[in-house]
Amino acid sequence: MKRSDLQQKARQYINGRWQSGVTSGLSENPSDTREVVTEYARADRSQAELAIRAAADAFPHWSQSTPQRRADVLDQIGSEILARREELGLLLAREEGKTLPEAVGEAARAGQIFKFFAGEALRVSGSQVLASVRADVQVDVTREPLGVVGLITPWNFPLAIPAWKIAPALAHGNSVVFKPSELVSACGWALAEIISRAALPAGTFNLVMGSGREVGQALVDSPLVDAISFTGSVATGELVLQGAARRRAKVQLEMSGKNPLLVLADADLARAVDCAVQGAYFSTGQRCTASSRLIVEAPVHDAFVAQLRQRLASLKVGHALERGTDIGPVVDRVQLARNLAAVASAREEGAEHVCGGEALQRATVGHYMSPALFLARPEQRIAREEIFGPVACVLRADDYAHALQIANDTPFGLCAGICTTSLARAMHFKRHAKVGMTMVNLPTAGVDYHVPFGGRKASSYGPREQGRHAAEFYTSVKTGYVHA
Ligand code: UN1
Repeated sequence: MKRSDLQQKARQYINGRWQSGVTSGLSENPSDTREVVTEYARADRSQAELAIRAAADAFPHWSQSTPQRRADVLDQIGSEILARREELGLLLAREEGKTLPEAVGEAARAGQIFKFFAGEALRVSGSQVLASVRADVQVDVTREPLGVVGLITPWNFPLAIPAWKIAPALAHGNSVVFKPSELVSACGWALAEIISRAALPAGTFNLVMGSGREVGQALVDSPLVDAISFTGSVATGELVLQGAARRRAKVQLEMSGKNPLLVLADADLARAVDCAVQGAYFSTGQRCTASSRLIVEAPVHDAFVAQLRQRLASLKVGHALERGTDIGPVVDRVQLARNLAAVASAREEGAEHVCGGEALQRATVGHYMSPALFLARPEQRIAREEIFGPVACVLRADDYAHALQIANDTPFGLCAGICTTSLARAMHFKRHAKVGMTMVNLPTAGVDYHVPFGGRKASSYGPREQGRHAAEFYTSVKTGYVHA
């Protein structure tokens, strides 16, 4: 391995101090696997417990801090991320494999999220004063911090997802133990390094890198952790939920999707193809919001497939840092093998292969694959299971009612899009899609940072993330009665 690019070692941040791990791991560049992005410290369960204890000890202090102090801290973090967005984006692109423009965009989004929650720290409201049903009694309803929150984040948005958990947690006065995916330890560390310079009381924010089995499990099991926010797979989410439920910890889960994008006969076809390309294939399809089911009305089915196929052929798959790359590599060899297996299984179950789905060689050795498109039937696995890669299928619908029925026939319910020029259809779809987010003439992926994010059914559990709604998860409501 080429070690010349090795940056400063990514260490744990526990109780206001940088610490070595019990062991160490390497994160590598998926565009060029000879390049080690960082050597990071790996914690075991007992080190994770030290961080949890530090967060619990810091809670009384931070939870009593003034809104002004919280706002200043979050604003400082947001400003630094925004000022360093190019550098952070470069690190993200090297470690996760997003194209450089996508990665810089994500870094900026992380900065904006901290800025947004700096404002929210000043608006900790929910404070209502009501007259009681009893004479001379007044009632007030206020929100209070929860305590220690454990934040478990995935590799696909290594800056934005941590930001949209850490920022509201701190804004509402909680202390944090943050466990990023090991695949993106350098990004987790870079974010922690910025946060460490924001004058938080020691122990308020802790970074613990390591495996789900050791660190994640410690967060789930510890009676000192009051709430857990998790983004990742359904299988791990279920384990988090079961573990947390056993000791009645508050839980928020964001998991998979198999998001439909409807293309109606009256749609602007060029725009629909654009939405499909962006929604299904950009960020290498590695988004829970990806438009992986393209449900197309019969009259435009063949024209849509032909145009989409043409667009896919023109996309450049390559090194995330190379100018002009549209689709970067898959995050690692495990995910690439999974994607290729899904492609093979789609062929076996009789889905019609349109294009792509092959491993690609590039000048550097990386986890490259061509964007894959199939024509499928709704009962086939390719139309039902999340793949989390640049693989999508087209499902033919007889009419709008049929398309809507297919759209809702899934265990998931994160988001759903429709391309149409009919206002009536768009309005009907917004009401009847069984999801948490709807998009009209937009890709299902790529959401705003100041509004609620989340879904229904197997996609999500617990209160929504982001925007003002984040308060529902990160605070506890208290009702006070006063007899005058
Ligand atoms: C987006 O599409 O802008 O893991 C964000 C995910 C989501 C984030 C998607 N939690 O893909």
